[in-house]
Amino acid sequence: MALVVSAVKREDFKSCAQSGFCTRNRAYADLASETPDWESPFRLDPASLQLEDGILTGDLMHTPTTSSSSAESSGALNDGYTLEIHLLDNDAVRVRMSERDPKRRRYDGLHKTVLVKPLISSSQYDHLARDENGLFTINYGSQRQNSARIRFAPFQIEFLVDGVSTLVLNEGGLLKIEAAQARNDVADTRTRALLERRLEQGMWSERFKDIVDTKPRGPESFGLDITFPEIEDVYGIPEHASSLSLKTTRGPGAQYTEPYRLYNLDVFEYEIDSPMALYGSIPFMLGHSKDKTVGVFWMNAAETWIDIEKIKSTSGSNRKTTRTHWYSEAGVLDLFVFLGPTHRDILKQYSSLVGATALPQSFAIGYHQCRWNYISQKDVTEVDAGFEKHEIPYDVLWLDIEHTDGKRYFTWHPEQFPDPIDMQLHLASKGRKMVTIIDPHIKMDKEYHVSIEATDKSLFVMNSLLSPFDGWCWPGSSQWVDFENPRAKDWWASQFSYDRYIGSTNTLFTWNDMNEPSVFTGPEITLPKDAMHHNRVEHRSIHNIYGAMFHAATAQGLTTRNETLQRPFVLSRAFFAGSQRYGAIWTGDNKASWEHFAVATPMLLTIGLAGLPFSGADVGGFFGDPEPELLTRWYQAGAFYPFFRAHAHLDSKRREPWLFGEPYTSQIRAAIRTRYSLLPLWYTLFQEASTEGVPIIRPMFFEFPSDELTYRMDDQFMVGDALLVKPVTTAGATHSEVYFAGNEKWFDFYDGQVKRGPGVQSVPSPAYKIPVYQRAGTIIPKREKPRRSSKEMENDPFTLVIAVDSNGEASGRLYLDDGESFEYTRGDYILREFKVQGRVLTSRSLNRQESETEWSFIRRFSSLKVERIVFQGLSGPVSRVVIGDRPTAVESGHDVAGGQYVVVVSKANLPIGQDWSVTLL
Ligand code: NBV
Repeated sequence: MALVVSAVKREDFKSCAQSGFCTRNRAYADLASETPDWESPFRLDPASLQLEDGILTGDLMHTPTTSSSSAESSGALNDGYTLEIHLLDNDAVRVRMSERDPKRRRYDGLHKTVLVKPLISSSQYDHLARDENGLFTINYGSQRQNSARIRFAPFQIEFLVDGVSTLVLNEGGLLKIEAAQARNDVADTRTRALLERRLEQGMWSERFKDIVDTKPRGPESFGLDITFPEIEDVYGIPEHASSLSLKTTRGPGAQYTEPYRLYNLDVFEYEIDSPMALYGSIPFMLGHSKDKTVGVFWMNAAETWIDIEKIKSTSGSNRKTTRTHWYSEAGVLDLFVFLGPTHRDILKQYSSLVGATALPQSFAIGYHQCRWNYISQKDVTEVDAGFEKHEIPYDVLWLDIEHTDGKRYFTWHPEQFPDPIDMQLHLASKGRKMVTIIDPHIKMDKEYHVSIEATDKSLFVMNSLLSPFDGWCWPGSSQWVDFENPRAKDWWASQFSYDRYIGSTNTLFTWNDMNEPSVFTGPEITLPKDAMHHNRVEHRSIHNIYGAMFHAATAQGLTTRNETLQRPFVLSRAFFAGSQRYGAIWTGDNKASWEHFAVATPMLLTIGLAGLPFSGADVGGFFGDPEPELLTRWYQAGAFYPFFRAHAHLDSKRREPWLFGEPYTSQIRAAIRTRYSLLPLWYTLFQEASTEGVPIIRPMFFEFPSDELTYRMDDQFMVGDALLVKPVTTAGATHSEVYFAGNEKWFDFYDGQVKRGPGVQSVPSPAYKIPVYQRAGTIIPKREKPRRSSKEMENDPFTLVIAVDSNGEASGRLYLDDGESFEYTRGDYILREFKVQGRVLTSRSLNRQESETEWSFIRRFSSLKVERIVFQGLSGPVSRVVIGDRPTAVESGHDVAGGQYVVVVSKANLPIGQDWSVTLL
């Protein structure tokens, strides 16, 4: 592998010390920890409390105490604040705090974009008005199992589940809300002590490199500490190239010196094992321990930093408590607390607010072939032919920025792509699709229709002086569409209609890159914070959601371009909470290195835990040239990423799967074919994710929540609840250490050999495969015949691979629909549950709408067959199998290694759409 020597340009991005509000909030935390008996200066006025229709309101007062007085000297605080606590119907609680009479109104419009529906208050609560300890307690939930216990002075809210403390707000007393103020309120800072100066740093303007952020609204940041009592592991807040269980950033022995940062940025050659901000931000955190799980969603799209510290538990327990400190630069303090009680419940509650993943078209979960760039139509035809020749399936061929006419999106390079429709039809004849890149920077060009229209309709972002903002990007001088303007979304969506996007067909889909947004001439390579959006919303307040709004508008365009609505496919680089409703994301510009390959696993697991399951990392690594072993190992792991795409930089050597010759071509072919054989499982998992909000690839702890050994495990993962996958991320490895969780058997996916948990075992990982195991108690649906594309598999029969547990039981599901339209939302789908119990396998429908009408998909596909059934892990031999009422002789083998019996029924021929049973005798 050519050594990639270059590294991230740290100096392009701010450290906390270079960010005023980060410095101020961290200084406040220092003040608190350096002050003996620190108390939060906030108190709640008992007389002001009102609880009505599930909403508690009250007045929060800021009363300077001696301990906090230096904070007041900054003049940055107001004295009247409001508190709102909303008890919601999904058992979540929303907590909001803001100034009562702000001199300048804060941006409070995020709910319009982030929340899927208006919130409904719960009616399931009661309260105890002020008990003998001076606490106001609300009990909520169907069994009143949850409580919010409010302390007046110093102000604090503690959440409990069945009386056990689970989350505390402001326990550390770090609540701080900066109020808008007149500039001359600020005392001269020169004479102040260092800590006091830090408490005021950068309130009115801030310079980074040679760009000044004018901060016309002055300081408006706020911060709060959120404590997870006796919970040592917290997860989430992507996107960082870091571990699954988040590291400490404060306190003795802190693992990072900087806080985790959430600020969508285009980070060139990003650093690994770092809390630096990357392309996406989801301010959702999950805390998990053996006895409790809790989730928090900090609904804010401004720049946000999060400190993490592990402290001694006040209860005296051996387990540490995690204290987190969150601070955002603008907007309102608006957070949601989810008490579960299980981690699955938390994701369901969270996704009922921000939406679960949209069910993609079925082709989207096949293999994607990308490169910057396939340079011409001829190149496309040749690459496509390479897949044919080497009998490697793929679904989508991608075109990067060079396919356009001068980086004008929605156009084609006239010489290199003279007949794009013909090109798409050629691929479509084999069931394949194409994707073109559409970035958000619009070339300033008086002859470019997109630029002309957006200018005419005043749809571009403005600068701080309210004239059109222009910056530099791929096309040269460019402008950015203002998606905060409600008119912009529909207008942008309309660009995808076939009569506007000339040369597009219904098999052409979209890739949204550079949407943080990346602005080469901007501060930290993005839009200036004082740029202006519609209704005078400062970019500062909505920066982290800009990319998601662009993603949403694109997805709308692809959905509505057809008369019969089709599901969109849009890949985005930037993301925010809710992006899962619009499509997939990927982890941006990684490198062809073993380290970048390894970090993809915790990154994808974290993004999935934060509610965005459709994600992938560039297989092979974007920058640099992978050695063939790395490329092969990456394909073997990438075949288990929810979004499976190979991609490469313009300057890298070509690396289509057959270019390294044998044995690599065969190994890569095998990896991609494994993906295709498992597409029925993947699609079923997407359906589950789209209804339950659960991740598709899951950290081990998600499936084994009471096994503490799994809490920091991020080098192996589960696909759904059934498959265990261990990427091989070191060169030359022939064996891998795999942790087999639980007290059950695990069946080698390739040869059925049995391993028994719990514990770590060294298993072979020869060059042609990585460890993949099926968990006992599961049933996996597969399609085994290799084809060119997923489309060409749609009439193929199924195989069920069953691994029974020690009770002889197993279960699994299969979901199928037309893979394109929205008819499934009306009931036109097949959802089967398979169960083995007492040596009988049954199939039954879980589709409650099925019988209502004659649906066209169901009609066409319910006679598809389950052809093969493999039973593994049986405790005794089988002589006959009765299929329905048809007795059949079978091959029954004894797997000596595991002492288990295996039965293969090769001609079951059972219709997928009907109820049936198979009995082993
Ligand atoms: O459009 C070119 C690339 C793209 O291939 C890559 O996947 C993106 O992450 N894009 C970034 C811009 C240039 C990066 C150096």
